[in-house]
Amino acid sequence: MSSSVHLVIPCFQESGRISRFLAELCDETARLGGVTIRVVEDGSGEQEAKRMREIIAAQQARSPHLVAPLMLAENLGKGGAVHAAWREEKSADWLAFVDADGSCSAAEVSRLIQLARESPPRTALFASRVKMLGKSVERHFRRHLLGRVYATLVSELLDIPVYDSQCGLKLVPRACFEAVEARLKITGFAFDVELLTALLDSGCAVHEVPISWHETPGGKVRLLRDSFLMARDVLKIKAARGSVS
Ligand SMILES: Nc1nc2c(ncn2[C@@H]2O[C@H](COP(=O)(O)OP(=O)(O)O)[C@@H](O)[C@H]2O)c(=O)[nH]1
Ligand SMILES: [Mg+2]
Repeated sequence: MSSSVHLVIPCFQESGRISRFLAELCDETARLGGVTIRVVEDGSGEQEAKRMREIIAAQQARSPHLVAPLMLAENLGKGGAVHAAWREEKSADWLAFVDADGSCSAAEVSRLIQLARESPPRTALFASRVKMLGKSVERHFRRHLLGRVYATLVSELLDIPVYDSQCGLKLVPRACFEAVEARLKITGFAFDVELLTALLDSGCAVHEVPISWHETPGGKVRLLRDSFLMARDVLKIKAARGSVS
């Protein structure tokens, strides 16, 4: 029997963008089997929470593997939301998350789930937006550039040769997450870097898998402010790592 996957969708003010992707993802994963999907509504306000409840309830009627959403009263940040849902899941073999906006298609999610199921034990899969033959990656130039600067910062400061730590699709064996979860403190957009570092330090392998990516308009990452916060968090990760190793 293939291993089970719990796929989380962290959402901040996503009621305008999520419906189509959620439907595609539910259909695609229903065909695969062994996948549960959970939306985390991350304190986006009352109106937004109501709309998300309605969207999810309508989809649940067709897709029983879309489980009850986690409705957070306060905004924890993308990392905080993913951690909260992953910590509640006690049975799936794999914990995963994907961005709500469909920049990574449901077909790509399905492909990576199948790859995960064929991977060696104790191996996490991080999707990666690499422009290469056979892949289609569309990103705004400024975002691509900042992404490259950030990846270089991560490689140099943490000595981890990762190409794209920030891609919005990742799958981690639950046992590997549980071995490191006490170390995970970053709740913002740099949580992936902390996760990557903790997994590698604990002896888990991490494979980057090139995927196709078509950036969806309406993103909420604010380039200057969030880049600053993410760089600060990388320094925090480096300091925390120095104090344990
Ligand atoms: N839980 C949570 N998720 C967030 C927050 N901000 C963004 N996200 C989610 O992170 C994912 C990527 O965000 P997006 O706005 O598409 O990023 P961008 O395309 O890089 O600007 C989406 O699923 C968002 O809903 C937040 O404060 N909390
Ligand atoms: Mg996006």
